[in-house]
Amino acid sequence: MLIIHGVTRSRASRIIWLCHELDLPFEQRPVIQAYRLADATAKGAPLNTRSPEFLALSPAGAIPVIEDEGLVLSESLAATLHLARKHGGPLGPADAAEDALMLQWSLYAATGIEPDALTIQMLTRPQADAGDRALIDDAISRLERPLRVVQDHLAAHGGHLVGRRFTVADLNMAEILRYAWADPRMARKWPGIAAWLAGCQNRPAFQRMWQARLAEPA
Ligand SMILES: N[C@@H](CCC(=O)N[C@@H](CS)C(=O)NCC(=O)O)C(=O)O
Repeated sequence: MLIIHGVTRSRASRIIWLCHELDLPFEQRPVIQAYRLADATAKGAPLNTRSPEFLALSPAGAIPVIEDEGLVLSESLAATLHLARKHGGPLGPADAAEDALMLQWSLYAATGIEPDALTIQMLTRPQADAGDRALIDDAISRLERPLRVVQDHLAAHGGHLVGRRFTVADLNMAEILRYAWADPRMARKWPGIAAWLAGCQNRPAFQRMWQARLAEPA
């Protein structure tokens, strides 16, 4: 059976959402981020990204990691793309061109959007000071071009990134844009993306993942 290493409050959420979309059974090993623990190396600390047994599996020391029939794979988007190719039906690529486009949108999300989206998510909190707010504003400005690209593409292609249907490309992009939506200005500024994101997050498979995520300790 597929094994997912990583708590749901991590990028493992992407893989878990996809597995629910596909009705793909998996075993989850709740490796937690070391930085969330007071002392990750203490005797009795929960399995975490600095635990020797996890580092033996994945020396990069980051979650998620999957084990699939002997294949050990890190990088969450490599995992979702792999599983969608293998089991995805309409969620995965129908041909090489769709495969390339799904990779393109996933890499665009990871490299062109995720760093600024994470800045917005991490700094949007009640105790944010003027410096934090300036960094959030800069991140929102830098996202102007990539989000215009995404919004215009959705409008011109039937409301989805690839193949005019919900695919792993939408899922990967939606999980990354979720971080930026921590700032309520984003939904007002990007109504086309907001409507698409709401559609993605209304899917039963997302909701199932989300409930599990909420049930984990913050
Ligand atoms: N690009 C990687 C990023 C992985 C990553 O940074 N994971 C975080 C949790 S979401 C992590 O494991 N941090 C733990 C640590 O730095 O110790 C991916 O998409 O899988």
